[in-house]
Amino acid sequence: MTATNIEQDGADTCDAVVVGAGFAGLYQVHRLHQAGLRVRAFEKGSDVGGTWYWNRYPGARCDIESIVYSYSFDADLQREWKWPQRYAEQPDILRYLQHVAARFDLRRHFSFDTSVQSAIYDEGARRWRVRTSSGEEISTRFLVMATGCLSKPLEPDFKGLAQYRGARYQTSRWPHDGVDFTGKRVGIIGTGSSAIQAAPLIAQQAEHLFVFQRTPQFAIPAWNRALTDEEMRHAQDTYDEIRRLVRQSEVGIAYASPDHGAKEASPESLRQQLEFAWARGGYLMLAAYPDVVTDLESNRLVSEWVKEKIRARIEDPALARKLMPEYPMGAKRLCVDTNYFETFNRDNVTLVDLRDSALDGFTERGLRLANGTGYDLDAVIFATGFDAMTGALLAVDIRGRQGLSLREKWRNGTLNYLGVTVSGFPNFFMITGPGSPSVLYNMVASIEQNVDFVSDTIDYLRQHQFASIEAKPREERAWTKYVDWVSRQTIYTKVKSWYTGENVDGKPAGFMPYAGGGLTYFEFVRQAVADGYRGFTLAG
Ligand code: N01
Repeated sequence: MTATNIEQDGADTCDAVVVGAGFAGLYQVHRLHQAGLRVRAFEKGSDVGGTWYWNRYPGARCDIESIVYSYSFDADLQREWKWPQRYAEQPDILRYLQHVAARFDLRRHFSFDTSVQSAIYDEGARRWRVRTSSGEEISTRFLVMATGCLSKPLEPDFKGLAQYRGARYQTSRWPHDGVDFTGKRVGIIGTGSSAIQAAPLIAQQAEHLFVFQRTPQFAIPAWNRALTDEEMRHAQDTYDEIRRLVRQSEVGIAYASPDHGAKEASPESLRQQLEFAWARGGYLMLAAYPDVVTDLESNRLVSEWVKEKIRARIEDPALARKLMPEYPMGAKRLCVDTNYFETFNRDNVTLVDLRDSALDGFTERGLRLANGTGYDLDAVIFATGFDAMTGALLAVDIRGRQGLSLREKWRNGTLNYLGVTVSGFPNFFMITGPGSPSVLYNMVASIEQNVDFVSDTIDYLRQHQFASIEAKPREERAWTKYVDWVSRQTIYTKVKSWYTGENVDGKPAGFMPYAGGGLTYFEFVRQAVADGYRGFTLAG
């Protein structure tokens, strides 16, 4: 740090502060540094990785194929990197991000083990004053929140938890040196993606596994396997084409689906198409037909077919009934599994259906249901989810013009423009914020698009000597209303989920991501820029 970087009151000055060292933060720091900005970056964890730093539970892996769940911004990086499996496991994804950090020398910009506590906009100075957990103050012109969509876990809040004597784990805060469940009676609470990935592996180790299910989930087999050298080489040689196809898709994965809806298909062609989608496996089951998420009848046809497939995986029909989802497939985030349903065929696995009797709370020895049934457990795993999309943003006390806090502004919903900016918060950017496709798109591709927009915008401001950019209130209202309207044309609003914020007590309900498709969203952003940053105020 040089003397010129320090303001009179001791605050370090820089051009941009980036918060987070996951896929988003790393690429954002890289882009801004490349553009010649002085960047300071902060990360709560002890190293890079974001989601992949924290979520180390057994079975953690991506649910988008690794060939495309990877950066596209550097041709050499993608030509050289080899993914060992179709869906890489957490250690491999973390190794990849560590490699990226080393290759582009990004760690030097980061302060690790440091969280940003507040960011206050000083209207006179036109700068953000950022305060960190280490007590440092930084004065910055631009503030980029690359804090992730699923990074603030819900803290377990169960009656009597303090008296429980067994071991406790949370999937999203897993011990770095792993956990040995051999000979243990283990309970896992939750049946979302995390539990669905973890349960099959824990069942292989534990003496007995109890799965506490409140809502049965749809899961589609990943059909995960090792990638052959030839497959990997082919991908490396044709990456330009692969990325082009990704960018042309509404979900950020290269695929082709029929040009008509499921309900227009004849029974035989429906069966063939669904068998084809099932054999491909994973998240793309939702793209088996273009209207699976927009037409309830088409969704019903596909959901019923998938349920038959699930039923066939479970030996005991009574158990199969308890594991059967009762909402439109995809309305809660579709899970991608390896042997999840088969796990319930094991003698050492018990499904505890909390719809029969709710969880009452903890005792010294384990869990108790409302009907009095008790479960003695050596260890409990909380796979109970996140305060998604807004949790990590609002964990920071962010105050824009006239001291208005983002918490206050979003008290009734996530007002934003294009999912990246907020009116009243100049030079403030969110990567994959509410109002952007984010979790409904390939996350890495979504991140790259947002980071490119932010970086190009900052470049534009500097070139044209604008001091700041800020969303206009009218456009912000229109965009937020439109995002809400789009979500109502889909199945996503038919059930409570973390997409809608209704998994968190007291959080305003409202579907947060943009559900109109990535391609459509990118076009909105491109048009706004082409029209001279329509919807934004650029101040001199
Ligand atoms: O969390 P979740 P997650 N008593 O919110 C239950 C991504 N991800 O960590 O549905 C009993 O999905 C809750 O029940 P209900 C992915 O986007 C990706 O599993 O609210 N149960 C639910 O079953 C995913 O969607 C991967 O009724 C309680 C579960 O806990 C997102 O992260 C892997 C409860 C929470 O499920 C979140 O997944 C993992 C209570 N008090 C995660 N409170 C990949 O594959 C909550 N539940 C890349």
